[in-house]
Amino acid sequence: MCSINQFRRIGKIGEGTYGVVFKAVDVESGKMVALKRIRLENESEGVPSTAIREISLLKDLKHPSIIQLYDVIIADASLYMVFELLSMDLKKLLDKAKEVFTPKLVKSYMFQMLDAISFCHLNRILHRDLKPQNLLVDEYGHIKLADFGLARTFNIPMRAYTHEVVTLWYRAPEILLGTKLYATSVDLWSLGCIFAEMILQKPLFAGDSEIDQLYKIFQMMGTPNEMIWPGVSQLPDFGLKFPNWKPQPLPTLILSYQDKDFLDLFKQIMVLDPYKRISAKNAMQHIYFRNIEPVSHVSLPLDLI
Ligand code: INR
Repeated sequence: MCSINQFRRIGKIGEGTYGVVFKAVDVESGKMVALKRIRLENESEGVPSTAIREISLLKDLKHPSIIQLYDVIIADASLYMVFELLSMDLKKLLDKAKEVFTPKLVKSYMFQMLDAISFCHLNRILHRDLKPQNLLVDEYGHIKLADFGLARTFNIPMRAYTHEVVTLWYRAPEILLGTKLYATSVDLWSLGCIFAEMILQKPLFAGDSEIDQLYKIFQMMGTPNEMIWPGVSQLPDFGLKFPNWKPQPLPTLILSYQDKDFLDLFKQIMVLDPYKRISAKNAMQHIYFRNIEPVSHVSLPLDLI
């Protein structure tokens, strides 16, 4: 059994899309955890039982590259989720420690993320909102997915509960075009964008609105048509008035990346047509990963921990 009173909060570590995350200690075991609070005051009927069931299923989703959900607690008009604690997120690392992203670490992170994503997809769970803020890292070279599964339960809101704008930079073109049927391929697009960002040291497509995001993608990858993406013109937000951009060369830093196998995998991920995009399972088999080496230490900037 698990009660909210057994956790002593130590400080706030993050503000997710749905709620605030605290560093806390479980006073019964002495273990440090991440405690996420989702306020439910707007849910007039209490917590929907389907939501509790769906979230509780995530407790069984155990994988070394997925942040473990230990418990779910309902108390004081809030849903609390008790998680494994890691010391940093990938966004902070990208912002503050650009030098750590050696080709060896990029490869190791990418493999771990693909492994975690393919495990989720095997279990018919999509992430839908992968971004550097919900990839957590430790000093031993691990990277773990967080903020999983809530997207189906609560929908991805336009704004975080703090009114912060939810980032669109990692969103797949089919989502931006209004597809109703999400597939596993949406997560591969996000991973491709994150992969590029580790190499470019800046976001690949930094749109400031849905249409700006879509146009930034089209300007580099070309505006899709029925020939390259059958069915695209039937998507709800496809516009016949979209400018017809031709595909442009990828950024020089990507084309000239020292690991020559990287480019081929990257091109198979960043495919506009979701049906033609490589799966996580197949991406793990790509020759780029044939010489993967484990990274056992990453110097995290101490002032951020
Ligand atoms: C850190 C976060 C460290 N650890 C931000 C963060 C900055 C530095 O969000 C976090 C989490 C953690 C976290 O250690 N465990 C979890 C976040 C989330 C779940 S979620 C679990 O779902 O993204 O809010």
